[in-house]
Amino acid sequence: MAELRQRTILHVDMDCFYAAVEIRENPSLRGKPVAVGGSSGRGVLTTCNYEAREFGCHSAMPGFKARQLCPHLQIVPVRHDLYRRESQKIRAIFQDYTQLVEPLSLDEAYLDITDLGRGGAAVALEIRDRIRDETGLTASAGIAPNKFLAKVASDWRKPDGQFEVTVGTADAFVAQLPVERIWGVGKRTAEKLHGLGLQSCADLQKLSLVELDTHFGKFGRGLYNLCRGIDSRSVSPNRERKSISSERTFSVNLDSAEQGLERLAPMVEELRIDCSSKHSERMIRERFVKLKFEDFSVTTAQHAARDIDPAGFTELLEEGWQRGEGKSVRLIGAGVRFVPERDVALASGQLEMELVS
Ligand code: TTP
Ligand code: MG
Repeated sequence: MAELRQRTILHVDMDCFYAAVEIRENPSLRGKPVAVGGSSGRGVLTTCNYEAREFGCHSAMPGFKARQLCPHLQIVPVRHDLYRRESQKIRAIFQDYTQLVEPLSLDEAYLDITDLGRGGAAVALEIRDRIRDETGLTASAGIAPNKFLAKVASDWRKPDGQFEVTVGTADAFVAQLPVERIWGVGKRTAEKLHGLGLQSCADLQKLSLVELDTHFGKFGRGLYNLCRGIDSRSVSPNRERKSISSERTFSVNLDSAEQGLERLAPMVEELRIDCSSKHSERMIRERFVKLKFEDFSVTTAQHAARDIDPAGFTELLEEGWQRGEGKSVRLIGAGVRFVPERDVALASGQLEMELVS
């Protein structure tokens, strides 16, 4: 059976990707602490190099704060087109090894190299050498029998390193992992786990499936498997997200649009962070707000847009609320839809035309 076949999965992730590209373009920056983005009043860093990280700077940190921590920080503007081009070169290298490449963002991808029949570590080394030769950039890699372990492993020897988790070492490797490392465990789930006295995957393994189900519902099964290093997700090259959204169901229905707006604000902020961290390469084409009313009827208000502007979401929520004609609301969702990747070149052409006309 295919599921039982031992797989070799690589997770390759570029080192401080945007910053590394900028430093390559301007070698006078080499050796200095460098950040990309965040120079304007309320801007945040998209990333920074490892020199800047020594000062405590990191992705999504406000630029002013980064400068306080590191007064000599060199902040350069973001150039997405440049990073997209490098990303294409890197993907072309991956494609030389397998068609089973699943990009997660501009700078990282899973590769299923099982059918190559070669040792994963040697292939990872070769791919990283080629990336260095062809782009002048460094990458780190994780090699493992599944996606979850491969992704954690690619962080293990960063920057410019690789780490292999084998079937024989997986149990020990996963046992010591903090629960935050588990795929899908965000801040809130982590807090809940800590509240239950659980810090590591070994701790989590002590809970039965029934207990996990009680505390975490649908996600319980996922946690049960992942904390044991079990992950059967396949590497799927065609995966392309059409949209992202965040949703909340309230324990008590909301009666007014004002209450709705209060709940909407943190959801939009969450969306913004998600978009800039995980989907920065995607172009937004639409915003939407979904409302589920007390009678379980659903409406979605949407409009064309290029960015996540809170004012736009406010408008959409108010529009949707009116459609309810006084009904209370049990769920709010807020999200954006993306331009399909194959249309991105066309869409950016259109955008340029709009800007010059
Ligand atoms: P990451 O791979 O998370 O970070 P990185 O490549 O800069 O550093 P690391 O060596 O730790 O892998 O993200 C890849 C790129 O995505 C990053 O260079 C900039 C962009 N990005 C944002 O724009 N906003 C964010 O909040 C994050 C986390 C990344
Ligand atoms: Mg990276």
